[in-house]
Amino acid sequence: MSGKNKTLGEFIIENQAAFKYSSGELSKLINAIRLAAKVVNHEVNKAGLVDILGTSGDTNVQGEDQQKLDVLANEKFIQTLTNREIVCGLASEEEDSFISVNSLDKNHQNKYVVLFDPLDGSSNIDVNVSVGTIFSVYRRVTPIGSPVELRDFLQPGRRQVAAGYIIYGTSTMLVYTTGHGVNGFTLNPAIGTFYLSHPNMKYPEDGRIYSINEGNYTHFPEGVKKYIKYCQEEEGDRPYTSRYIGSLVSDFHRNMIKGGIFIYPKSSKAANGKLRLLYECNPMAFLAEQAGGKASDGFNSIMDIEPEALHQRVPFFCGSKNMVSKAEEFMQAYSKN
Ligand code: AHM
Ligand code: MG
Repeated sequence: MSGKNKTLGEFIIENQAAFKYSSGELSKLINAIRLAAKVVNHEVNKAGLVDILGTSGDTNVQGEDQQKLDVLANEKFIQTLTNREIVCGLASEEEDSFISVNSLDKNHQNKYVVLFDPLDGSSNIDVNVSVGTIFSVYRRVTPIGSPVELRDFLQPGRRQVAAGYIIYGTSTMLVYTTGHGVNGFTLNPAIGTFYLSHPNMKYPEDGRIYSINEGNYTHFPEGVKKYIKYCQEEEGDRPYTSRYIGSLVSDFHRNMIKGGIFIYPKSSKAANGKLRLLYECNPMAFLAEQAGGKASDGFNSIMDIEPEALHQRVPFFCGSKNMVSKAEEFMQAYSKN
């Protein structure tokens, strides 16, 4: 079949045929995520219409206010993935600890765990700025047939089997990888179908956009300060353009299409930055590498970090390969790991 008008459902089936010994479990899992994406999309899109905006009054494990839609998106993802009996464990930004999923007839037979941020950038919802869902999939390391353990979730990003995001923007897109490149699908809301709109997405090797919350400038490491000044210098194709939405999925998506670097560094206020390794940085790093880009903590590859905790934070430099390498040069020259 030609790439024209291909739906996500057709793409999943075709890809499954390409994996000779595949059991179809991963395909079913991606299908379940596709369904959850549509459900959350429906909720996000009616956000301005019904009284579900504002904070729910609870705080999550990291002491942040939870927006009502965070809670809703979290519930919808958990429900959809649990009901389909397709995962053995889940971990979410909005849950203190991981969830062991079992169904009586399956007796812990599923092999995949999913880690996700149900609604990233949710502080942007009430001003109608794009938000997203991020997900990361691993094969469990504990034996099949037993309940999952923390070590099933604390795996380096290098071991991811699949990762992706859904961006609820001017149009809703699902972008994902199973380690064979990155493909983007756009939702036709009239009929609820995702179509392959961005096959084989590639990060330009160089870019002209830098994305960082410069309001924190005084608290940044010297290497980051120097790199920002480099971006602003008048030389060659510089100065670069500054673009920061404050919604990781949107900033990443734009930079992947146009070429750019996203940085959330550590600072004197936040020792490891803000973003979480397991369900924000690792999936984005996997997508970046699969699209020919790069992701690092300023010194080493994000995907090689051995995780120690479920909600661990990490400094994040991600984007066009040459831009990330340049930023690393500044970190090495002016900052200590
Ligand atoms: P969240 O998971 O609580 O929504 O926070 C993550 C978001 C990212 O989407 C974004 O890149 C970052 O926080 C923005 O943080 P800041 O407002 O400090 O620049
Ligand atoms: Mg988040």
